[in-house]
Amino acid sequence: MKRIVSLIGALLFVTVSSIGAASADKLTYYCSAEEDWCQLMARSFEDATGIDVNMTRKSSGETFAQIRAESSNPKGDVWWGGTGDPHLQAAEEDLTEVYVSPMRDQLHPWAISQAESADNKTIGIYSGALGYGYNTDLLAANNLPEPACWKDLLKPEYKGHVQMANPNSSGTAYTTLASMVQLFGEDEGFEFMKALHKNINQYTKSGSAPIKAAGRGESTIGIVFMHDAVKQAVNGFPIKVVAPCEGTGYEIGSMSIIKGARNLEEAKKFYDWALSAEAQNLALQVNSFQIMSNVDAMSSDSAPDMSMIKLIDYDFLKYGSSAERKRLLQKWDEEVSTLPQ
Ligand code: S7P
Repeated sequence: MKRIVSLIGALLFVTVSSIGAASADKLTYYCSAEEDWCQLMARSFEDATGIDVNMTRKSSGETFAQIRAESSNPKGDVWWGGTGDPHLQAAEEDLTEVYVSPMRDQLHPWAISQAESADNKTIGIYSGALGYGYNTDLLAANNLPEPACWKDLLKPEYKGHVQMANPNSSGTAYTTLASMVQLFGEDEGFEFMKALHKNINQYTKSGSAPIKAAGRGESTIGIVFMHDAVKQAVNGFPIKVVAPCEGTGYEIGSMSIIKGARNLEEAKKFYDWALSAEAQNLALQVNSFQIMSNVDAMSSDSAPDMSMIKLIDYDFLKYGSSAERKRLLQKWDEEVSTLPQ
């Protein structure tokens, strides 16, 4: 009798644990980098671990809003990519989980300091400088001068030729707004955004869309991260990349585990894997030219040389704080986006 009971017990254990393993071998992954890179990361992680990945790509601000909206019933497990500011805001609002990865000692100090400033609820995965790019054929066809500075973009001759994303949805565009405020001071920074508004032909949802439009010849100038402009040039489009003469802001692209993740162990596996040099080297397969956070990750000769770019001392703590990000976005909505063009 005893033997039958223990046999049933063992069978039950095997059945329950195999049901558990089957249902746990998956990951819901929110991605805010470029679609091709997001896909490559998802498929490569599946190949490396056998864990099924369900990936959704949205811009940084949109993903942040989704995670906040889902916080009472979280659906995502890990958020990879996108500018650091909304990851920092998510950490402050307790939407993300503390995790100290064993991979951490392989990272550059800037990636670790991103983690330290958020009580280990996020970490840096790459870095890149903001700038713009323009279509050289369109510029010549319209007899426009070559811009070299931020303030060049305010010239009346560029009316209808400049495109940027909406800072509410896009991390790139929020970095632009916060960079102008830090570069010129808040009053002059907003005056810059208002004057720029007159020349904008469209505020897109995604941060890299303006340079893709310039590549296709649908718009002349796109305000984007410089690596996103380099990608278009390397892909064969007539794009020239500009590091603005006044100096510029930059991002620490980040990764966070979502609080209440249903697949927490899988999220941690992804997190550790995504910090490896091997996973970070995948960037080059899709012409993503950020500086990666693993010290052993490869870089490309095509990548913008950060040491040649005048970078501001971007205050991530301030501009990634919930109050400041909300305040700046509200001010931009009320004082800039509503102005006539
Ligand atoms: O992967 C390219 C990249 O520019 O995309 C991220 C970007 O924030 C996502 O797009 P949004 O601007 O629409 O949020 C950057 O982190 C990254 O460098």
